[in-house]
Amino acid sequence: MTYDDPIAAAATPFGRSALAIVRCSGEGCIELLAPAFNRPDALRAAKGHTVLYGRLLDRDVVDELTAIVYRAPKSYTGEDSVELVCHGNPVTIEAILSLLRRLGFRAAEPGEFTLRAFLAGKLDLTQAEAVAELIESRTQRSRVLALHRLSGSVAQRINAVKHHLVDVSAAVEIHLDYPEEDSGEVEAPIAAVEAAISDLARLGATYATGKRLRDGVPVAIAGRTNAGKSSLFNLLLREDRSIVSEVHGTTRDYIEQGIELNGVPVTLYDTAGLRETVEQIESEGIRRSEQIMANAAAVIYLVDGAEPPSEDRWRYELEAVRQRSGATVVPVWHKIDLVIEGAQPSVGAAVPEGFVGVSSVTGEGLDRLREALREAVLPDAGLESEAAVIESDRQKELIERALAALRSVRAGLHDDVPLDLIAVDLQDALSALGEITGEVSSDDILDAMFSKFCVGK
Ligand SMILES: Nc1nc2c(ncn2[C@@H]2O[C@H](COP(=O)(O)OP(=O)(O)OP(=O)(O)O)[C@@H](O)[C@H]2O)c(=O)[nH]1
Ligand SMILES: [Mg+2]
Repeated sequence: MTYDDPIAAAATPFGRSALAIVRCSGEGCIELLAPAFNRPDALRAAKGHTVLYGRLLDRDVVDELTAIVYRAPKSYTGEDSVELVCHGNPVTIEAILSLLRRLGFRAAEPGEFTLRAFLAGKLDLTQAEAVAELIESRTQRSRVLALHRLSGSVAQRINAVKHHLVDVSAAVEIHLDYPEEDSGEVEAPIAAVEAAISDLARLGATYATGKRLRDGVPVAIAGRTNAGKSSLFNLLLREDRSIVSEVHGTTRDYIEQGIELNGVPVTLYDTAGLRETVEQIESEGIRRSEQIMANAAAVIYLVDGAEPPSEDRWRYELEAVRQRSGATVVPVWHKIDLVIEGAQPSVGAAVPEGFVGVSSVTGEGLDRLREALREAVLPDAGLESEAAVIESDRQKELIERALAALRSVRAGLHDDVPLDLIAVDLQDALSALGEITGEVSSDDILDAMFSKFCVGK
């Protein structure tokens, strides 16, 4: 594959919409397009960043549209490019693409526009990945974090780490060039290696958060039968999704649905109520509830505050859920609208400590529950100030590789290992860092990365 031949692809979905965009890029693409434009000379003469109104002609009129002209190097790809803003109809888009193919445009590979932008030095690899992440993001928070990465937040952090390593490299190179001189300069390099390790470890640690924001967090609602699980589930969904009734054992199979919880994508599960039963279907439902709890990041454990079990009993139940699921448990004292101040003590006039009091009838306590849940699934609340949060598996693996190499450099410096041996690890760390931003890249790496993009991106 060459990387400057004229390519074309739809940049918007093949559906019906007011407008759609077909993107063309590559050397000579304006000249190639001109004969099919009703004002060929105007198109040929168009300066960069201008918009032309006209018609695209085949044997007949293909569409009435505007053409946005970009001149190299001031375009997304760094090449001459045209964006055809046409009518949003799959048949129209197909007719335009077919015309472009006959004019000599090649259909763009997935991610090829962004690949060209990378090759032209417009973006580094973390920014190129951010383009895909921005388009895939499901919540406001992940969208904003992807935007930060697009503006280079990860690349900046990686470059800062590299900066620490300059001293170390220098010390190693001096030694390798003049081995007879005792460099004796190990103090500065160790401090620099420490700084690089701690910076990189902090960046790597943001992956857990990034991944949760990317993939969503499984949260289960559990508790005894009739505790009000399905009612709370429906309330959190703002939808009448799960059947609610006063009959114990109403929910038998679990129900799941994605929601956004204060910026965090959550997959919420309503499960079958827990009780001793010999009934076969219900037992199977309970077995599934336990499986879901085991896979959940957080479990909302409901205790019916209107008919609570003894304190010993609910303490025992909470502990059992904690141990069996390993998830963070958010205890909820439910149906607080029925809890009457000063009534029988067992009816818990007060919500016991450690519980969030909630009513699914009045909605009371729901905001507090949402906040408790958000903390349970994303404990690093200081996230807002941390602009660089990674979510790419590729970046995470390379950070791990660089960290392992740097730890070995650190151990080597402590143990006075000859610097030429340390140089090997140092080089490995630097090349892993270089791969993150794409300074070091190969066709295989680029193929693997950009093939995951969609066409037209
Ligand atoms: N007053 C009051 N009633 C509630 C509340 N939440 C649920 N209920 C009632 O409690 C009963 C059981 O509610 P469900 O949501 O079906 O309970 P569940 O935990 O899903 O029950 P199973 O599926 O059988 O395990 C219904 O009659 C609800 O109307 C609440 O906050 N206040
Ligand atoms: Mg239910």
